[in-house]
Amino acid sequence: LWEQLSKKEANDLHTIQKSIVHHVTTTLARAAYNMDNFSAYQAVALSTRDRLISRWNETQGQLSKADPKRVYYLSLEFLLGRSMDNALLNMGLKGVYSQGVEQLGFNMEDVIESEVDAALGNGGLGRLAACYMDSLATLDYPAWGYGLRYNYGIFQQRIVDGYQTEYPDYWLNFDNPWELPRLDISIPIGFGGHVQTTQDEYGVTRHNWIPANSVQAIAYDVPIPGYGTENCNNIRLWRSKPTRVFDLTSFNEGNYEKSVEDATQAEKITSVLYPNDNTMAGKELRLKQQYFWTAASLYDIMRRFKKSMREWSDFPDQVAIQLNDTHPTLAIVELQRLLVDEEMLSWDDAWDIVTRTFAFTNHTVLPEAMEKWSVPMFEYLLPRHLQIIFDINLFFLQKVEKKFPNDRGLLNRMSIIEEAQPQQIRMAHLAVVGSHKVNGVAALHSDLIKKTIFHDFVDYYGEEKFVNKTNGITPRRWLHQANPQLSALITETLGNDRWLKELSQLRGLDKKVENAEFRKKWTAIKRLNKVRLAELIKTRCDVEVSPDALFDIQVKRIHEYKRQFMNILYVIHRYRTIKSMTAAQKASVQPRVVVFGGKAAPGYYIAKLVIKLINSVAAVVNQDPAVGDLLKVVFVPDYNVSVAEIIVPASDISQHISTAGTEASGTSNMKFVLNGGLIIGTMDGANIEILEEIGEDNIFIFGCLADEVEDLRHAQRYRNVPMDPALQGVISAIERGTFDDPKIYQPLISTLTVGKDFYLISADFASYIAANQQVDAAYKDQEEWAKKSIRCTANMGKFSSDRAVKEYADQIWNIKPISVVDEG
Ligand code: 26Y
Repeated sequence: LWEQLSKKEANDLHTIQKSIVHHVTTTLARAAYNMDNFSAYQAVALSTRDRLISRWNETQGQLSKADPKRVYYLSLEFLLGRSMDNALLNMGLKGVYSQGVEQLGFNMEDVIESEVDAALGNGGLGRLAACYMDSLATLDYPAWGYGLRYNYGIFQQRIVDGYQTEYPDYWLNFDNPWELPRLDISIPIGFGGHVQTTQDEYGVTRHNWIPANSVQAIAYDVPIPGYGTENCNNIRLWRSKPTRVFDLTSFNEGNYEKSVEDATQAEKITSVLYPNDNTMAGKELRLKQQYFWTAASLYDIMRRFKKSMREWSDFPDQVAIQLNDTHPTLAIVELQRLLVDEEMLSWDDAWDIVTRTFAFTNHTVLPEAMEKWSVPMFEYLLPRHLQIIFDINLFFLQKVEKKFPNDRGLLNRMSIIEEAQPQQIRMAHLAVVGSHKVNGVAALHSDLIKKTIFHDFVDYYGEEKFVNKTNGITPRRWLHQANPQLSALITETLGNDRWLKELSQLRGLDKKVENAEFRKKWTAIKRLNKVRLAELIKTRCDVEVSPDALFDIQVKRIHEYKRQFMNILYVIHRYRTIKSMTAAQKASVQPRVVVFGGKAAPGYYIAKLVIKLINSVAAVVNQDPAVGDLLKVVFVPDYNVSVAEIIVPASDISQHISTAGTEASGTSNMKFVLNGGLIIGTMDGANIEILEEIGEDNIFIFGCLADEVEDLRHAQRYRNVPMDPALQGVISAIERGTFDDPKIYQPLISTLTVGKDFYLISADFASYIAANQQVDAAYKDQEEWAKKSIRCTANMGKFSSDRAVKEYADQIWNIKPISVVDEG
């Protein structure tokens, strides 16, 4: 058995091949000669999994003994994408596995392509969690993620007649080799019922929650191997299952149907990921998910803590819990409940432990994304938790009143309870009050939240509680894995691959900017990546695009604030301009391929109309002989992590054009620039810091600033600001029926009507056109463009998620790395 071999033997070519064949013939029960790509993938995955498990066991065993302070990252979303390529690269086994697979008669790329994405997330927040897990493992931090194991990930998107249609993503159709089911770890989670109040022998009031029903949380572990280390961390995902006792009650009452119905309800909790990004729906099932997940995770964390026989007051010295947005905020309430009701601590002692344990990351300032739960619904599901929230609020407001007496307005604004009909629980306020640190995700955003949504809280708590942690991305997946040729060129040029763990080493590329030979290699790799994307576009959209055109890309969730609408309106403007040209004028037009991709929340009507408009424009433009290769427009359906891995390395320019002050950070901007793609963008989110790092000559900035937005909106509403004339021309073309029936777009166009253009498309349109002209002009000089491209990559060191995670570890979690000793 390979497990008993030394690591060196276990990882030699022959042993690996034997382990692959072993899994084909035994685990998969197939004949070795009767193997297709998919079963080859399964066998390679199982063989990889064996090696992951041995690292996981080694790491977790050593950590149990050392018992250091750990961080727990609570996130409702982990957008991991595919695992095989990443696991092999991180463990340093890609080369030997490729060789072994090829010798068995398979193409490694095809085998890798057979894997389905783990798409347990919507967008930025979920992918950030995945990047942070990679960095935590790579830097040897003792860290676990906690999330939910949804049966259905984010829906699959297909385009039918230009419209988005949604299909279920049943990703577990075949066994998932990247998880370890822990069927023995089964935790009961209660819901509903009532609170029993009694006096104990000292006359102290005790509260005891008697839930009406309960479900079981079953653990599934996903190993996360670090790069260039033996360390292997864990993401524990919970699955809901019916509780036997409760089934039996109904069953014994002779109500078989009800017992089956109860079981179905229990399983429903982890059935589906909510497909909303930056918009709150307020569904009861979502609240159930949040409690189910936070209660199971805390139970698990407390059980681990209890093993070391310490005092409860040591809890914050052993445990740091990071809340990924407000979604896990119930963990604050649950910990307070367990400490007070079950562990019998005093309220104040418990609250001190709670607030020293939690820290909270805010990812948005959009009002529609702020989580609020209706008090009556909440009370029905979690009666004891509601009491605790009201108590937390009471004690908090008493302290506010003491510090700022006689300010009713202030108390109203800061209250955790919003006085509406019905009352609402403001989860962001609860998260701030229950945490010792609150952070935004880019410098501008962290500043903005201090001035807007948390302004009163800054006055009350002081500045120190509110910090910035600029987001980052993992260079292992987003450069090394997605762009292997550029990665190889960088390693060859720098003379080593230290940059993969220390991204600021990329600065060494700056010296090569003036080297024409190097630029040629650099540009050749970009072109190969564009060819690869052109093939994907041909397959998915049936459109032929030239890799010699300028590739202009906007891929991200479809949202009004991200202004895909503005992008397509500009494309129409460009189309009209080309149509009006003489042949001689056309000769100097820079050919462009405009690529869109991204999903709209199924209930987001305006966002779905934007998708329809993009597809209608594409249909007209792509078949217009007057335009030919000068302009192509494509919407790549079903954008996800593995598609991003093809798209990101292939861009010349990408669009990050949110209305200033609305995009908290953005992370795809970092991915594109790291791969030598230039960006066009507004002064928003992390664009500002990217500009600072790469220099203003290497980025195309346009549009109003965040602190001008308020005035512009006001002017539009109350003064007669005319629509931008170029934009007016574009709108008229749509209204004349150039792109399908204009009636379809009326609701979309209404969002622009003067006084209503909330995202300031008209105000920014002229400067957007100008910035696009600068892009064309700059691209004409291919040598200069290549220099810009190299400078981009060379100066992206700051945006490694390693840097971000180190800042969290040092300044918020107070945890230290602990390296796993290789005993192999
Ligand atoms: C309340 C609810 C339904 C909800 C669900 C998902 C609210 C928000 C979200 C997701 C938010 C999100 O993805 N935000 C993004 O986080 C990224 C990582 O910090 C940022 O880069 C990006 O600017 C921000 O929009």
